[in-house]
Amino acid sequence: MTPEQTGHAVRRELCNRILVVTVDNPPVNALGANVRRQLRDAIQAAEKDPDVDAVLLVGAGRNFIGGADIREFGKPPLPPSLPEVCNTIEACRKPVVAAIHGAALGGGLEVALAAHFRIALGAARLGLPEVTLGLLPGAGGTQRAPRLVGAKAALDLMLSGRHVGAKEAHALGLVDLVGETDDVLAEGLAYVQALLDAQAPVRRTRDADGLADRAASRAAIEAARAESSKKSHGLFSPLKIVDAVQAALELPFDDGLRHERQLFLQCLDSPQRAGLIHAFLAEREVLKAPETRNAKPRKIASVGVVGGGTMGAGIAVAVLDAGLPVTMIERDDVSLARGLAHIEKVYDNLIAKGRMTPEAKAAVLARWNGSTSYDALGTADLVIEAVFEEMTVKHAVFAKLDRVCKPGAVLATNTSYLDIDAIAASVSRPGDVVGLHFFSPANIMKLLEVVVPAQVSADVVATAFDLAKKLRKVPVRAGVCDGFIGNRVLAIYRAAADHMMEDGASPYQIDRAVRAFGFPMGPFQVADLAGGDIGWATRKRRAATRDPQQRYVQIADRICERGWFGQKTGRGYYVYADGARTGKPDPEVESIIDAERERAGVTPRAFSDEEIMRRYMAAMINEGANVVHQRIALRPLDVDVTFLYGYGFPRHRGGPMQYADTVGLDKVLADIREFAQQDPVFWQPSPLIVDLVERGATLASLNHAA
Ligand code: 3H9
Repeated sequence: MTPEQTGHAVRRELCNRILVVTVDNPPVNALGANVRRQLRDAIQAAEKDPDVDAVLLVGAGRNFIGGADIREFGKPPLPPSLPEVCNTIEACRKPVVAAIHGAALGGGLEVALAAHFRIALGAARLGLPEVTLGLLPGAGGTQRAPRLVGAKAALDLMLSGRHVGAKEAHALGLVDLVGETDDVLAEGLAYVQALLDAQAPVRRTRDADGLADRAASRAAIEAARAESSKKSHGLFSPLKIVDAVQAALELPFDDGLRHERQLFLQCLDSPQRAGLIHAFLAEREVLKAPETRNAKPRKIASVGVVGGGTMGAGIAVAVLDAGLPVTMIERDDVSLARGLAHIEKVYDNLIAKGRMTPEAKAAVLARWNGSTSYDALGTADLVIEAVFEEMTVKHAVFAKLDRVCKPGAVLATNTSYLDIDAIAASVSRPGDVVGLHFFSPANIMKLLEVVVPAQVSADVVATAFDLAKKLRKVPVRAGVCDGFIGNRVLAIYRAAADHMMEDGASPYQIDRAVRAFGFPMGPFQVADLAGGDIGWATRKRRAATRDPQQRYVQIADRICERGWFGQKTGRGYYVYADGARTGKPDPEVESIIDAERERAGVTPRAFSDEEIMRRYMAAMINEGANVVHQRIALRPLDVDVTFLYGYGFPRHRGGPMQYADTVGLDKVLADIREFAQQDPVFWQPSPLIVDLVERGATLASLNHAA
């Protein structure tokens, strides 16, 4: 081999008349401007070089190419564009072969599709996931993929964004060969040599005949259009993908490419693209809490869970699913049996759906162990307490944990509201105490708030993040306060919804408006699902300390007084006939609301859906900003990830903080000031928003400051 360096991003080496072009741009070989330029130059050089018979494209490190550099989107474009680079590759008169290992995604797969032949190794992952980022494959993917694998398969790949393995890619016709070893260079070189020996002519994807059956292609396009209109929930790019494939069928290749470019630019300009890419980057950024940078996580080989209620059992399932053993503690045998029954129910449901075998269930449950004695926790590396939300109960549990747990064990509480600093202060080892706030159902919901009390050691926080990874949760670091990030903000926008309900909007209109914005459920549906009794108990507990100046809407109390706690009692804000999970509006609830308006001396007025959302979002944004201002959340993006993963916030809007920037913080502030004219106690602008607006800055500007 004769090495010939061409800078950092793309290396060229000549190997027996084959030019090996290696994309080397860690961490995922994204196609930034440097890579694009050097890739184009390498192909052009190969074309001219009489010593080169063929080109082999490979990726350095763990992947082929992870796609276009998504951090460049939204900034001024830098030449050459990726479509140009792909066209240069395809136009090359010498055979170009892509050898794929690891990820070949988005623009990465489009580079491979522009090559003349493709080989993939067993562990390769190929896909066109642009739709998950609000985009479409914009470097010829919408034109080449259908020509190569047919409209139906290409549309499935592009609309689902799913990754396929080498075998499936081969069966689809996306690659020509599956390598037998995991040596991408050796496999690639052998394949190129075989092609050269056979004098295989250059074979361009643009000339492939995957769309030859025009009737079948048209049917696939129409089916995809109908399906996307139904299922894409206001997303912009799916229908553009279908349009682009239609262009592939109807237009000559070069015109199709031009059409694809126009559609791609429309997607690029859409706020959905900005929201979805923000979400992608933010969910990786949350992993970088300060404590995780320097501290090493403690080893977690066994976990204890105190409490076998809904939450404790859900947590136990999450831990069991991660392959760890669990010891569950309950106060007596009956409660322990109930805890185990909760766990078994989860697995029995999976068996009923054919997603688990009874043998697999038995193997999982073999790792479960129950006891009514805390002594059974003596060897646990980490214990998660999930008992009743009452400080005296928590103190009693932690006193026992302090007594039985081995030195160095992490002591975690799953409290949703209580003061974890006080819990930590009650034991002899406050440095080992951390909050792990799971969301219900704990084995399903992705969010895990890692609540960091003042005295906790950095390695305990690092351990919590490490555990989250094992449990496949998305951890967000939160400071100690009433409700941490999520529930604290929830309390405020829920209050805003209550105010609107008392002022004249029906709960059904509010839920509808919130769903139309993109949430899967409105706040009153959520209340019915969660059960009204828990919130009612909390409100009663807090009644004595409530600020009398604060507006307090009593409608929820009137509903709870009737024993209507939502879905589980068949009635809440909605009626659930015969155990139905979708409720119907209840005229009796509307009468209760009318009576409450009268009692409170409110003359009801009409609300537009637009005003409902302005108020709902202003309340959420304002409290989100307070949470950042008080350092409960490290950055605005931590608030965003909390809402994306714990509260059903529509991903294409990026989270409440990203949404605030999209709307314009000045507009949000103007709304808050307008609403404050009626209720200055509730609507106090967050000092952070006031400051950012004065400086003409965005919330996003704080995302990289922490
Ligand atoms: C596209 O291609 C458009 C074209 O059709 C048209 C263009 C005209 N760019 O996920 P990880 C960063 S759209 C920039 O933890 P893993 C990521 O932020 C693109 N950066 O690694 C993180 O940074 P940091 C279509 C990227 O091993 C680091 O890399 N492609 C990109 O678990 C590690 O990421 C996709 O949608 C990128 N494209 O998984 C694929 N990708 O270390 C998106 C990642 O600072 N990428 N980063 O936090 C992935 O799915 C995964 O990253 C991958 C590796 C499977 C590749």
